[in-house]
Amino acid sequence: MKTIYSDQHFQQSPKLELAGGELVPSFENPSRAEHVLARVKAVGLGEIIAPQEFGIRPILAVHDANYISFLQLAWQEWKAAGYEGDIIPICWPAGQASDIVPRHIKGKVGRYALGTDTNITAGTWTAALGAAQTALTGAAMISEAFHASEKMGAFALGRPPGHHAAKALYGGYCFLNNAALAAQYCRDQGIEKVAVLDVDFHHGNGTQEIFYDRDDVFFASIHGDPMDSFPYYWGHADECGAGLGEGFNINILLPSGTGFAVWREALKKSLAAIDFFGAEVLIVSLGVDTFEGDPISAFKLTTPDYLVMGADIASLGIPTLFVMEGGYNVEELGVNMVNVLQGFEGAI
Ligand code: OKP
Ligand code: ZN
Repeated sequence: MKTIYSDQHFQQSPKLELAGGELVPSFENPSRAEHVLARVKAVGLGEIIAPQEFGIRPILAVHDANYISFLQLAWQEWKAAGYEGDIIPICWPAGQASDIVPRHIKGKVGRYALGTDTNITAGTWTAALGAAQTALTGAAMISEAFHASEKMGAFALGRPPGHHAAKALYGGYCFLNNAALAAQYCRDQGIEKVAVLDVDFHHGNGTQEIFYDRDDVFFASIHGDPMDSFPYYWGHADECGAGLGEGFNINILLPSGTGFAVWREALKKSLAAIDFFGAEVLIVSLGVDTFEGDPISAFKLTTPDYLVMGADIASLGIPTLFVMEGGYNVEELGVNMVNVLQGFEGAI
């Protein structure tokens, strides 16, 4: 399986994150991608290629133009306002606020952020753009494979992750929704039915929002019950899609402490739904923060479980793009994530 990778991700190196009332080193940092890349090389997964440049157009097919301008200019405006540290939002339009986007960067940030966990730094836009191009390159690869009637897998090894980013919202370490960009790109290549399967511990609220009223992109997410887990306000069981999209969004919530036997049943249900939908290609939002040793999540998957996960996903028998999302136990991140890919390769 080919891996698409660019070292542009180093540009997003947030310093500190507010967690439990303390500023701690950011969980989402460059060492994550370094560990995954090292494992890809160590096992000889396949060729590692640089992303192609697709520019901004496919990004505007998913995200709001004002939001994209905000991301491009935020750091410049923050510096001009006299600040030196990373941008961490401090206030929000909660309650009965107007829908104004204020002029001052501190006001703008609260308009577009979903929490305080996601720093904007000098290099955020460059890094996010790099991750997006990585996913788009993978999307081009699986689109071609579909048109050539080939089964294949590809791996977009990028960060920052994407699945919490909505049309005009960043947070949960995400800015551009890499998996959604890939899904939309496949649609624009003439693929009629695209599925996104989100196996990250956290609900993919951004992907859900982007495709919520559509019947051409099916979204299934398996995640920690948002009654107890981030992102709290999205990912509940009654969120099934709206309008044309009704029935094209499924959320499978599992309690803290869930192990692989129960998790795998949820995977089988998701795969059956994707198969019934008739997906022609699959995008997997691949987070391995379901691992028992993850510092910010609550499931109990073990390292060998990820091989089985990959093999199960291969049973769909359609071109599949794995897009890197979460996973914060950096020591085990590489082996866990690459196990999914090796499990897939062994079963396709
Ligand atoms: C991103 B992804 C920990 C707070 C957690 C956000 C978690 C984002 C997870 N101090 N805040 O889905 O892996
Ligand atoms: Zn996650």
